[in-house]
Amino acid sequence: MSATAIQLKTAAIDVPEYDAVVIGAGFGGMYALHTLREQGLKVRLFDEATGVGGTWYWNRYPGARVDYPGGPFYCYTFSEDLIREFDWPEKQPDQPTVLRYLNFVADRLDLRRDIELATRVTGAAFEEGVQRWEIETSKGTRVRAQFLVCAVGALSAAHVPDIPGVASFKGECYHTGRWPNDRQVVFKGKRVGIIGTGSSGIQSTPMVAREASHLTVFQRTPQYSVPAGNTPTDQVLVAEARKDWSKFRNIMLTTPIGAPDMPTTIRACDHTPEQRRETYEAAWRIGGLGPILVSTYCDILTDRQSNDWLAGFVREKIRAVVKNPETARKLLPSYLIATKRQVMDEGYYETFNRENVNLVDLREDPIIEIAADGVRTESGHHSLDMLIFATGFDAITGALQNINPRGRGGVPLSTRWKERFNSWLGLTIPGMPNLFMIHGPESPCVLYNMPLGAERQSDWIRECILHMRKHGIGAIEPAPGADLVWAKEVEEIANQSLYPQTESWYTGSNIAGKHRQFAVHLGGPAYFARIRESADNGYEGFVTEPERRAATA
Ligand code: NA7
Repeated sequence: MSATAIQLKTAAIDVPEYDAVVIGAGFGGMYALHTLREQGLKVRLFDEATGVGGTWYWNRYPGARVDYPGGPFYCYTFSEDLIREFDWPEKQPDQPTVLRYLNFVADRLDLRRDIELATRVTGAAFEEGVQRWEIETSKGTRVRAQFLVCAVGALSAAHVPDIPGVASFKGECYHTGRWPNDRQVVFKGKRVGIIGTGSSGIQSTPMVAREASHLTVFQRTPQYSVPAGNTPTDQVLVAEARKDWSKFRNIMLTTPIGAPDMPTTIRACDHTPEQRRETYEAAWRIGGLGPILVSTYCDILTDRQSNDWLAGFVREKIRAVVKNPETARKLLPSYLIATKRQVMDEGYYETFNRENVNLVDLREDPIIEIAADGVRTESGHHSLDMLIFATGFDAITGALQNINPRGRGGVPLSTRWKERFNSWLGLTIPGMPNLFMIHGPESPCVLYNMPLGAERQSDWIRECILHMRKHGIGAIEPAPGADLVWAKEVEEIANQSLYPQTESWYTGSNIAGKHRQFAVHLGGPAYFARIRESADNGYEGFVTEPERRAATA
């Protein structure tokens, strides 16, 4: 129990009380803690991990890197001091660097005194009489708070598919999203299998192949991957950014995904085939997601023809790199490019030219079972010493569903989200008063610069809480029907893009039984203007209750 905790006098058992409890010590939770505490609120943050970092704590698999926008732009933007004081060595920082940064921030902002690590939140229930959340932890402790800020991570509920025999493997077994933090995983001299070819599988494949005696990649859906083109950080750009940070930040606040560059306005059909090839080639040489997706043509994700031209170009590149034509054929993707999470790599396709690597195409040769010593597919047995699941996450909603908070009337989230992932503004959930989400469903979350998005949502949450305190409001929640209005808006924007046309974790199709819903608000700056507008209009779309008792003693 913290010395700063206020004891709730009315309760039969003394339960420490805070103004706000934050769940999750990643980018979102750490900033929420900081900004609420700056306003004098008593805040407690819980995280299951033994260190801060959230996603960057768990995803320490080999090759894990920031994709885009990287370097000094994938970090907290609110403080010029933080921008000046941390040096990013590379344009696309690796996981150890991002984790080092988050630890630096935790120390620099003195956050640790209010963070309780190795403590999972196991449940939360809203007590209507006192307008407080009661929160239970894995340590058997309980705390109360008026506000519950869920910064639980959009990519934190690791998913292991239900393959027959999955628990029977006797060799070393890892999930990329739960990589061990207490030891170095050694691949040398081992026969390794990787299941999954999303970002994590594609980033780790070249690294594992260099060490392992043999690597088998089990691929269900071939992916389009582009060269990362990682370089040392551009020091001239960093100096410029440090000199006039507000100028850079203001640009980031207005661009569609919170990046420091304005996207092109040229459509693919504005160019001749020769010009298009030159444009794609130039972007391919630079590498990274920005040059290919944002700087080539503006309609890649809205126009099928434009999408197809770029996809054809990437398929050509795959054929040119991979020497074995049969392997190249298996690696050729066919879905609409970039409508699954776009991947970048450091020598992924080249890896299949190595003698010690083979590809199993699970569409032609499905897994029958996982055995004690390997994976059996229709065509035969693959003996393995190590099995790596790069099979992704129950994305965007899974982590909060695992906590399954109980809101008004004791109704759990599992009931509230039975049909669809309802929210108002992607920040609040019907029937869950005083519960706020960072990077929740129907917010820009995974398709926006995540540290910046977390800051902007946390700022909104802070202003909402201050407004409530100022006006004697004890509880706030979405008005009846507000979620339907929001769902329509999210869907209308999504349908202007090609995203919903592909099965992906954006639509929930990677998890058996999960309902299909494109769960990302694609509005970018328009989203943040929209939530601002609600606040400016006296928290339009919400209903409130007056405070029933003094907030804290
Ligand atoms: P992803 O992008 O969800 O990728 C998971 C991969 O695992 C993907 O290739 C899946 O194939 C595959 N998968 C999932 N279930 C199975 C089964 N049952 N059998 C075979 N293959 C399977 O997760 P990542 O961790 O790679 O990426 C998330 C990252 O995005 C995050 O860490 C950030 O870097 C950005 P599918 O495509 O579903 O056919």
